[in-house]
Amino acid sequence: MIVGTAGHVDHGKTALVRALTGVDTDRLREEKERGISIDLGFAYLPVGDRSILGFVDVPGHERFIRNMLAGATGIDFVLLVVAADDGVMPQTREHVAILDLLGVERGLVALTKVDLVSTERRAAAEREVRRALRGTKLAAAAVVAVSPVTGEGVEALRAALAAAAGIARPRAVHGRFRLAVDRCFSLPGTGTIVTGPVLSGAVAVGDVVVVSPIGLRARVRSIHSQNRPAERGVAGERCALNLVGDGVTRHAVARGAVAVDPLLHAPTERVDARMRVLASEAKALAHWTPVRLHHAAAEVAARVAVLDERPIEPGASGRVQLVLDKPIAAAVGDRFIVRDTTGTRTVGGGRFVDLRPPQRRRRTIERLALLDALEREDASEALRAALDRWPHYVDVEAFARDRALDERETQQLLDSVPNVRLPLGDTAVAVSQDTLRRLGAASRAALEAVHRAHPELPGLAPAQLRAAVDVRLPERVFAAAMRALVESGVLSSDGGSLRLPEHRLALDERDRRAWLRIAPLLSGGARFRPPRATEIAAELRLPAAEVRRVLKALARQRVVIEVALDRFFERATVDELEGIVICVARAQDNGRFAVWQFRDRLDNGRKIAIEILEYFDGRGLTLRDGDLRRLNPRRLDLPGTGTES
Ligand SMILES: Nc1nc2c(ncn2[C@@H]2O[C@H](COP(=O)(O)OP(=O)(O)OP(=O)(O)O)[C@@H](O)[C@H]2O)c(=O)[nH]1
Ligand SMILES: [Mg+2]
Repeated sequence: MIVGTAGHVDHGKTALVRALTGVDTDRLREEKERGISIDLGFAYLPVGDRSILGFVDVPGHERFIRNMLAGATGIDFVLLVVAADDGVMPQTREHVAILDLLGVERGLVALTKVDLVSTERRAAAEREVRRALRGTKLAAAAVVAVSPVTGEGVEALRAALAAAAGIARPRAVHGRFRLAVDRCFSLPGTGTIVTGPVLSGAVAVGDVVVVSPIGLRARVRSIHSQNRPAERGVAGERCALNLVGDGVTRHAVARGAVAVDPLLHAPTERVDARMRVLASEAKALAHWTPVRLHHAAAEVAARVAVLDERPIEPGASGRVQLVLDKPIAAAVGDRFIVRDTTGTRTVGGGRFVDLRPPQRRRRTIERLALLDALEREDASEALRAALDRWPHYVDVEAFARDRALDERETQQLLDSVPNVRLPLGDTAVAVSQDTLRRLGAASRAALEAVHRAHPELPGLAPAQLRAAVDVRLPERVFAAAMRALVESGVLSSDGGSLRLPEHRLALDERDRRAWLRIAPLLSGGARFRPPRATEIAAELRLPAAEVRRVLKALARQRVVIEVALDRFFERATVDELEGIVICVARAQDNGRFAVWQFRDRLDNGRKIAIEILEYFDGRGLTLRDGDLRRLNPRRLDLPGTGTES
């Protein structure tokens, strides 16, 4: 368990840690000279058989709040120190507010310097503390009266801490490894050491980590956990890692870095978050306010884009997009603190919701609805809700990575949320079963309409189909969804186009081979005078019945048209002939033309020319007028010149 101190300057935090552990954490000369803490101090206290308490002693002076923030990350338990003589002071309140925003729920209040005050003052101070904690996560914390000077209460406090450590449920021991670096130094003969709390997961000697966001790879040569040599370091412990790797030096790595499992290294400069503005603020937090953002042990300049309609009032919470000056190594659910640009006030803080938000259209109704979903703390609830709304798909790998989930947790997540995984290059996206069903239904409806209007077409290209359905997905995701629908038999695909499986009255293999031989006889130079089915049969040495069956089947799909008994033309040829008829008719002064005029244009036999014209008579394109023909004026009013009714 990691215990962090908190409280106003000079209230006795360092003295109390020394009384508990025997360690003076004020190591710097300046700290000694000025009698105040400036930077973080660390001390350890073995309790019980195996447990070791790690103490992070923070400075109380308002000028060093940034150091306090670096230390408060990763603590499980707070020791709030309030001097009984002074009572609750400004940084008592500010630290309490910060701890509340950081989500620290467990702690004790040490009412110190009780040797200096009367029993009445003691009681009054305790009442002040109670009032100050009201409404915070620490409202029920026990208050222990202590004095390192007389020794009163120190043993009771140590026992209370040991008891708390005994029931401490370790923070995220699950998840992939992350350690928030609060110190980096080098030891002669050992090399570069980074220290900090392990935020999630575990690390073992020999593991490779990446120092994020700078992206230096390093091998873990040795580990100290809670100040003792160890093979492993786990969440909830302070660890020192001896790192070896190219460029890994104490100059390259600084407080604020995060040592992570290489798979988690994905810095971000833009984060959507839920943020609460402290009630102590004088005015509402306006859009695009410049701030200092504190996350883990890092501090970075940022702007706050308010995503809700109005500025966030003091005491209220709202949705924001944090636009950072420099990238950070974060995880969804991480807490952050926002201070003003001069570093004199804590403005508020909250939790990260989405590490990859869009820059544009970040406040649309759809986007805010998605944020509502992603805000749910439980990963499977967040995923379930996200799958239910725009954009209707979730990049599973990014989702798991940004929550620092390990492989087993990711698998559990996917098992617990009904979804369909669509492979997409190296990664995969998940869609809900309902989305896939709706996509299937919409695609089928669109294809049905197309097949009806254009039975001769094989179907639609994916891009055309995507434009025709109302479930909007990015091209790659849509293509992946179509593959899934084809695999499950909802749709079929042929040579790049999608169709209803029942669309093609499938020619069986033998018929298809026959058609491949027949087709050339109907196309090219011979297309205006194709042989009859019987002639085709004779030429190809096929049974006439078979040739006829194949051609009839294709005629049902409008691939060919039976213009005269037993004589089939390709559909495109019929369209071409129609154009020629119109052309010939229009070339005549009175619009009337004879068979021979048409025949000459085709260089065809008279018999076939008559068959074709009779077909057009039948379709209503032309009208007989004795031996002559003219175009049917009613037909020509129609747009296009298609002969299909
Ligand atoms: N009489 C008395 N003096 C105390 C007690 N605890 C601390 N002090 C004194 O109060 C002064 C401040 O104590 P520190 O422990 O340095 O206070 P701190 O909270 O660590 O201060 P910062 O880290 O600078 O915020 C020192 O001179 C201590 O000796 C106590 O219980 N009784
Ligand atoms: Mg101190």
